[in-house]
Amino acid sequence: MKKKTAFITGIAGQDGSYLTEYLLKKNYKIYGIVRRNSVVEHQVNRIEHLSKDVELTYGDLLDESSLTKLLNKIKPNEIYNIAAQSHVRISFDIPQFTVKTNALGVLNLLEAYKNSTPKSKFYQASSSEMFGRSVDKDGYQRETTPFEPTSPYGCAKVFAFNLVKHYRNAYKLFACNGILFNHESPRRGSNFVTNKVVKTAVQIKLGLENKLVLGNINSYRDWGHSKDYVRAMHLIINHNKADDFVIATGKTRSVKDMVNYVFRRLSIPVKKHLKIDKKYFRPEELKYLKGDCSKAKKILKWKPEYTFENMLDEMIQFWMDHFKNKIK
Ligand code: NAP
Ligand code: F7E
Repeated sequence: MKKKTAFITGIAGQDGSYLTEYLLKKNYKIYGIVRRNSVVEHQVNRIEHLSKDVELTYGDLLDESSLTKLLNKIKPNEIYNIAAQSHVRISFDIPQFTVKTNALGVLNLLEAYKNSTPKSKFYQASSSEMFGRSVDKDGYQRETTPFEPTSPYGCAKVFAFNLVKHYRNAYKLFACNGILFNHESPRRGSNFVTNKVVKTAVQIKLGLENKLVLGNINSYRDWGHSKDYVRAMHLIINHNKADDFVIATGKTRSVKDMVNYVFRRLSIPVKKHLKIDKKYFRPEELKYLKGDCSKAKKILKWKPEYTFENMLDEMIQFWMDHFKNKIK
């Protein structure tokens, strides 16, 4: 039987790397684009172990010619647009780059898709950051909750979400959105709050660091594991109808709760080591996220396997092994 093919942007990111592993196990042929980096090793850090099994090319969401050329050649069954400037606080520092990549970059890819390979299916990495200030009366966000974004990142993701729906309706393309809530793993960038907290707490435990410096610890997030969420991406794109789905755990915790869990696990006192610094606060904060993924549960039969605690324990173990090997 002919192998299914997938084209993945952002293949070397957290989700891109897990998605590639997941699809390779399902016998897909994988193509991906990476951006040029002056340190070559940084380009493929998270997917080095897969390099024999994937076909990588230089490409960029901002360079439509690279996208058209590739899609014309590959004509993949599935296109996963996972690439983005994905850091919300940094989107306040580089709003124009963020909007170009996360909004206009998606337009570039949709145009290349429509003109080169309209029979393919398309997945867009949409985000709970689009909800911003908006929470339903029962305390959840779901597919019908209005978007009120609170960051350049969130605004750009709303633009892209709407474009994907528009291309689906206008051109009868199989284009869908996964509205994913926060998801983490040992491969998460260590300037996102979970991995920053775990990495620094492990360093404190091993006597390599003394302070954990954070911003707002009173915001709430619905945190899941990236491995569970890439499984959802595959289910969404393989559903019999192009549609949009919220993917979340349905549980919310404050950043403070998360810090307390990690420090308790490592038997170190929070008060002695935690410092708050205004420099990590955002001009506008998204205060509260809790997702209702009933639609995905019912239609896609998706549910998360990791708990919040399993996920953080895995991240703690990862950093313990990492630093202990360095100390040896
Ligand atoms: P990530 O680790 O930051 O990966 C993003 C990838 O996109 C990186 O490989 C990055 O390459 C690439 N990229 C950035 N700008 C690009 C451009 N102009 N052209 C081509 N590639 C570009 O993010 P992630 O956590 O895996 O998230 C994956 C996607 O899901 C993103 O779209 C993110 O916005 C969205 N999302 C994430 C979450 C979450 O909690 N993780 C939740 C909802 C939605 P470089 O390394 O070269 O920058
Ligand atoms: O912040 C607070 C911060 O940067 C979480 C991205 O994957 O999920 C992610 O965006 C919370 C915020 O993730 C620090 O203010 C406190 O309230 O880990 P984060 P995020 O902004 O929620 C969404 C769904 C995405 O789509 C994004 O791509 O933690 N916080 N102190 C801090 N955050 C960071 N990064 N660093 C701190 O020192």
